[in-house]
Amino acid sequence: MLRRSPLSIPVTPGLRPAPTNHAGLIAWVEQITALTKPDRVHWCDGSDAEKQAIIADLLAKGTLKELDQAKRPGCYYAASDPRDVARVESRTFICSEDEADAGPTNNWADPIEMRDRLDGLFDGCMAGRTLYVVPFCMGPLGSEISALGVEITDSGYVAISMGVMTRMGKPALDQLGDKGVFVPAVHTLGAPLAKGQADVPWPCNDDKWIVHFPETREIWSYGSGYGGNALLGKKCYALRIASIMARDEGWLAEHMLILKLTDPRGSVKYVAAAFPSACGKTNLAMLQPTLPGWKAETIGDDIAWMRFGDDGRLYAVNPEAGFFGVAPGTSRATNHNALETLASNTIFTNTALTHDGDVWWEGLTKQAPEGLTNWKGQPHDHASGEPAAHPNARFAAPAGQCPAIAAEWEDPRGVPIDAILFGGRRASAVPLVTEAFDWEHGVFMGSTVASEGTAAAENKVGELRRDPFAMLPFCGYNMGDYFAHWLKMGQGRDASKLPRIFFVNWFRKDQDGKFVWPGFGDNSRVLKWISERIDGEADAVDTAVGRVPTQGSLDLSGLDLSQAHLSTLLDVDAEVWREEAALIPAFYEKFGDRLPQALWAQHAALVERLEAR
Ligand code: GTP
Ligand code: SPV
Ligand code: MN
Repeated sequence: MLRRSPLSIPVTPGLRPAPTNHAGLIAWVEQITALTKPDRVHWCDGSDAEKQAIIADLLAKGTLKELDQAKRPGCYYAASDPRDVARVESRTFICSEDEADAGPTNNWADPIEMRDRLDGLFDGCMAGRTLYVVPFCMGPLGSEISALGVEITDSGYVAISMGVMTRMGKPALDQLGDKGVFVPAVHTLGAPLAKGQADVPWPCNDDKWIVHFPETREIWSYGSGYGGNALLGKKCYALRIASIMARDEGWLAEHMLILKLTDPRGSVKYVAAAFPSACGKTNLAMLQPTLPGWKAETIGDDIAWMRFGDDGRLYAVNPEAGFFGVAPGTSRATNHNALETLASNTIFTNTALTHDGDVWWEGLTKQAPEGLTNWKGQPHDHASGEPAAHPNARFAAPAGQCPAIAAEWEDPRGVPIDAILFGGRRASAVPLVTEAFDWEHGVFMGSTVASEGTAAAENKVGELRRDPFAMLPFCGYNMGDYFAHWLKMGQGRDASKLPRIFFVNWFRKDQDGKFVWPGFGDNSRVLKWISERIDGEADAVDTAVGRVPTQGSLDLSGLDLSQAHLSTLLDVDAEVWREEAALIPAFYEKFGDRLPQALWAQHAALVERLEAR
């Protein structure tokens, strides 16, 4: 017999079990309950007892497996349906009233038609299940930069994952009070149960819809239980909806890590960095510098909300409370801090399982242990060449458990940003680090980011695509307007207080297809150069594409890097860059007159500088 959460309340017409006096919230929950027809309604308070009850339910259903509690206390494992392993960008929609407001890079659908469709899809979609009401706060509780949401979901896995990834439950509800504003987000697995029908460990639907209504700031998600499709506080709210709020209110919601860097003199800088999905944000956020005397601490690993303060500086908070990180490639050698963070209270999804109740993934150890069960639940066949863990296997772990977490990571005021980094996976052309000439040139750099595809989304792995500001899948409005917003944010400001903008690329490859740059902890060498540039202490050469370190200005002490490789990393090949620059107009033209003239001017200036070489 299935064990049920003892906290669940049977739905009784007329009964109001809501632990709130917020009339709007109660009415909305009643309306969604009437539409989705769950068997039970449960308001999440975020308590440990509640978490344990939901976990017990998920264990009984087979959604979760308990890992060896001596080795990994509080850790659980889930294997998804093999058809539900990543965000589904082709099924993600921005339903603005005017199609042009969604822009050429988003899928758009008519909001009225979409509402009709959703009404049909959500009608009775929670039958046989529990409807969880999940209040959450994005950002530190009590911060002016923070914002509230309520997710309704029929997935216990989603409810407890929201407990890891956000400030979830009573504290968020208290913050909301009787009249507070919240973003309503409805999520269903799209797998109603008929009377007596047995459940499956990972219910989902082949039909998936991840829908945003910008004007009413609503989120509706159907058919997936996975990560960014289902944990609606993350990409759907903190990026897509928040980017719209930020446009309207004059701030920035970005796909950026936040890092605190302390130099050997004790001087602190804060760095925000936008890299596309699975391109190194979590790793940079947690890096252990290989350079003696330098210290790096984590504030956030995926999302930054940033506002200018009265002092003219740009302040950032991490709206999340946990890390939803890529497992494969994470090891003691590459990311010691991540492994320490994962020691307890972590939910692993789609990794492999060891014979003795632990998790494993490619890259964790050099050799795969014997007796592995792969993410599909089968004995792992080493000879097959198939990975044991899905390449987008993930961990969800509380941020506070990171040994490198900065003391100020929950400071409601945020931290003042000194440098903004853009980057991507580029096997060729793009130097290790390039400094923008100024804010506008930096915005141009951000707007032209291109990166090779990864397993984090459904596009082809390895194929180059434009991913401006690493926001292509996450900008909730017309990306041309988004570029204009970025330009405006820097206009008329004291340039000395604006963050300096850089472009980095850890992923240059040599002719044998091997990474030229050691990356990970050695990225501290690039951070040192950036820090010294800000302090006016490091040299750079002006190239056509921006300012690149002189060979002597990059600290390579103790590093075994050939002269040829160093040249590969720092040289700007005008011929290659003329080809790069020639690709930009076709991309810009997509935005028509929503593409700011200033960016066309930046492109023309780049072409001119390249011609002059
Ligand atoms: P999302 O969570 O999808 O937004 O990804 P992310 O940007 O946080 O990427 P993450 O840090 O998880 O890294 C993704 C992959 O890139 C992992 O397999 C890492 O091992 C690898 N990676 C990260 N940093 C470096 C680096 O400096 N060099 C190389 N070669 N690989 C790296
Ligand atoms: C990303 O893909 O950028 C992620 C994972 O951080 S997800 O939450 O699925 O979006
Ligand atoms: Mn991400």
